[in-house]
Amino acid sequence: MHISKPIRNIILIELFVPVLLLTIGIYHGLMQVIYRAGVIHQSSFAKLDYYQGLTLHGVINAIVLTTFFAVAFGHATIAFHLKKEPNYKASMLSLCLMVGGTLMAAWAMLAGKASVLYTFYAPLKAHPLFYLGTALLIVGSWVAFFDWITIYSKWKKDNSEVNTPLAVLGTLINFTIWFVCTLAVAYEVLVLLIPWSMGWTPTVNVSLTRTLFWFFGHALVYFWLLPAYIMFYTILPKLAGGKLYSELAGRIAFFVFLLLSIPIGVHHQFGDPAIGRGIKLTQGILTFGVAVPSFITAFTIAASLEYAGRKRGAKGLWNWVWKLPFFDKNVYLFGYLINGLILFIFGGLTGLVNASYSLNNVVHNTAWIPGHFHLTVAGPVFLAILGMSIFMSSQLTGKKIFLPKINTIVPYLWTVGVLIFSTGLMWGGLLGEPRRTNLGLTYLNPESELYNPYWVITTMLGLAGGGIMFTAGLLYFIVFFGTFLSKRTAEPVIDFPISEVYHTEKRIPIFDTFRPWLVAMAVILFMAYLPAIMDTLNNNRKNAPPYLPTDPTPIMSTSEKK
Ligand code: HAS
Repeated sequence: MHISKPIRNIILIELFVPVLLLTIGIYHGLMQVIYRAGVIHQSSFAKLDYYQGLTLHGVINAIVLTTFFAVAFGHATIAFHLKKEPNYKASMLSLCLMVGGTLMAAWAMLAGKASVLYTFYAPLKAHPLFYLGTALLIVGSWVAFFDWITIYSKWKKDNSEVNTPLAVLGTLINFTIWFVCTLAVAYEVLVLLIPWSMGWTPTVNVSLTRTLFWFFGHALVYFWLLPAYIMFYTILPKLAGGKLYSELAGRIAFFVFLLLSIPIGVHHQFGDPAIGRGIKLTQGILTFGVAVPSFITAFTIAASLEYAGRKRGAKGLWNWVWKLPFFDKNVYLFGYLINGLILFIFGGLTGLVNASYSLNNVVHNTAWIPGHFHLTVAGPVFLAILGMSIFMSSQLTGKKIFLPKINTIVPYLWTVGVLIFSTGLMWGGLLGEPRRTNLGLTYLNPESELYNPYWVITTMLGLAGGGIMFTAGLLYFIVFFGTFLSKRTAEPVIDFPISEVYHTEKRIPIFDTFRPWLVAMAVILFMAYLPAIMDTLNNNRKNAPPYLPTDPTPIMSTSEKK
C-alpha cells in the first residue's frame, strides 16, 4: 500500500529517534554487566554515574523505544488494514509531544538530575522536567490513539457485519489498556510527584505513589508485548509458509488482556506492608489469569507453525520444527519472531514463579527479576521491535536491507546472549545476589570485606551474555542505519505479510465489540484497586520528604537549612 510522504516521514522519525537513543541504552546495558561482574570498582565511568546509567538504560530501552515503536507500528497497522491514513495534524502533534517529552527527560537524566531508575520510586526525587517529559511522551501517544479511534469508528460504520481485522483489534485493545493505565501514572506524576519535586509539598505518600506506579507498571509490560503478539498472530504463520490455526483464539486472547492486564500490579508489591493480604491474594490469582492468553497464544502459534512445517513436507512428530525457514534471509523477520517466542517460554515460566506469593519472597529484589524480564522484554518484545523496525524502514524508504546475512543472524546471536545472561542473573538471584546494585564496589571487589565469591561465576555469566547481546546490538545498528543510508531502489510502500486463516470460524459478535468488555474491565479494576488504594491511604504512617540517590539524609528545604 502506498503511504503519503508526510505520514511516511512521521513513521520513519518515530523509528529513527528511539533507535538512535537506543545506542545510549545498549551501551549502558554493557556497562551494567561490567560494573556488576566487578571488572571495575568505581561508582562512575566516563563521567556517568552507575545509577544514572541504569536509569538511562531502563528509560530509553523500556519506555522510550517501546512507546515510539508502538505508535509507529500502530500508524502503519491502522493505515494498512483500514486503508485510511492517520490524520496528519494529529500525528504531527503526537510526534512533537513525544519528541519534546523525550528530550526533556533525556536532559534531566544526562545532567545527572534524575537518577531514579525507570520506576522513579519516591522518596527518590528527580528534576521536575524528568516527570514532565515522561508525561508528555505518554500524552503524545494518546493523541495518535484518539485519531485511530476516529478512523476505526468510521470504518466500523461502513463495515458493521465484517470482523475488525485482528491486527487492528489488537492495536486498539493495546492502546485502551495503555490509556487507562497511564491515567494512574499521570495522576502520580502531575498531582503527587511534580509538586513535591518542586518543593511545593514537603512530603509524599510513598505507598500510594508506588501503588499508582504499578497500576501502570504491570499493564505497561503488556503494552510492550501486544505489538509482538499482533505479529505472532497475523504475520508469523505467513512467514513460516503456513496459516493461522485460529483467528478467534487471537481475539479471545486480546480481550482477556484487556480485562486482566491492569488489575494485577500489586504482585510487584507483595512485600509492601501498607497493602493487606486479601488484596494481594486477589491480585495474585488474577496474575495467574493473565497467563491464560499467553498459553492460548503458545498453543495456537505452535499449531500454526506445525501446519507450516508439514506443508513444507515434514513427517513424524517433531520433524516439522526443522522445516521452518530459520535462516532464510528473504524472511528474516521469521528469525526475529521465532527467537522471541523461544525466549518467552522461559520468560513466561519465570513470571509464574514470581506470581506465586511464597516463591516471590525468595526472588523479589534479587537478580532473578532482571533475569525474568530480560527473557520477556528483551525477548519477544525487543526482537519484534528490532525485526519490524528494519522491515518497516526498508519498506517505507524503498531501500534494500543492508547486509542481509548479518541481519539474519542478529536475532540468534541476541538470543544466545540473553539465555546466558539471564541464566547468570537468575542463578545469582537464587544465591541472594541483589538487583540494582553496583556489585563491583563491594561484593565483587576482592579488596572489600563484603566480598562474596559465590557471585563470581553468576556475574561472569552475566558479563559473557551481556557481551554477546552488545555485539548483536551493534550488528543491528549497522543493518538499521546502513539500510537508512543506502540508495532507494523501489517505491516506498507498507505491505505487511498477512496470514490466511486455517479454517473459517463463525463470527461471534461479542469478540468484535468493545463496550461490554470495557464495562467488565471497569468493574474488575474497581474491585481490584479500590481496596489497595484505601490501604495505602489508611495504613500510611508517615509521608516522606525527598531524597537524592547519593545521600541517605533527606533533602532539606531552604528554611530548614537556615
Ligand atoms: Fe513479569 C516482574 C509476573 C510476563 C516484564 N516482569 C517483571 C518486571 C518486568 C516484567 C520488567 O508476579 C520487573 C519490574 C521491576 O522493575 O520491578 N510476568 C509475570 C507473569 C507474566 C509476566 C505471571 N513480565 C511479563 C512480560 C513482560 C514482563 C510479558 C515484558 C514484556 N513479573 C511477574 C511478577 C513480577 C514481574 C510477579 C514481580 C516480581 C517482583 O517481585 O518484583 C505472564 O504474563 C507470563 C505468561 C507467559 C507464558 C508463556 C507463553 C509462551 C509463549 C511462547 C510459545 C512458544 C512457541 C515457540 C510457540 C505462559 C507464548 C515454539 C518453538 C518452536 C521452535 C516451534
